[in-house]
Amino acid sequence: MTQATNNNANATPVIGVVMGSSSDWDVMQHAVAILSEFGIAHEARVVSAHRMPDEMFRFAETARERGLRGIIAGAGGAAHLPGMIAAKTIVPVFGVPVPSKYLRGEDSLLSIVQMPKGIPVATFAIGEAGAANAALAAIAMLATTDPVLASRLIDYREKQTQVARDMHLPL
Ligand code: RP5
Repeated sequence: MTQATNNNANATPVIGVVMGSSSDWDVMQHAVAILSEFGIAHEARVVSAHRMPDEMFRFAETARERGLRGIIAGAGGAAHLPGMIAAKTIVPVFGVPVPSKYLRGEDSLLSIVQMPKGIPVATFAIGEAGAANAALAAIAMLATTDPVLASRLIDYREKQTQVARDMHLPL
């Protein structure tokens, strides 16, 4: 694993964010931004399925004992990354299809979403929205046992409601 970051050096990461390449960062940074906004201790690193298979397995195998409660995994080209991680851990995996060079991420989406029965990967939209929503889903999961976090999530939703209510059409 080439690099790991944590927004709070004193806290054990509870959400892991992995991506197949630094070229996925433009998309995956939107997951990290949401986790930071909610103050969730997290780590982010490159774990390439086809270039670092041993590290990928080690990451997945140690995820639970290291305290991770969710893993957000984004990939474009080698989009089996989320599924392979899910195969090696019972920590919930949130898959983000990153737009690929030739097929705009539709290939990544289908690869991630079509997991055979028995090993789930919760799959999100292609690109930025998917990355942000994967983080929000992970936060919603944590919020089921954290009332303070739940309240922050409700506030976050209410702000969006207000923005929509304040919208004006150029009529
Ligand atoms: C996958 O292949 C990555 O997830 C990335 O989306 C894609 C291309 O990787 P790079 O060639 O840009 O490193 O492993």
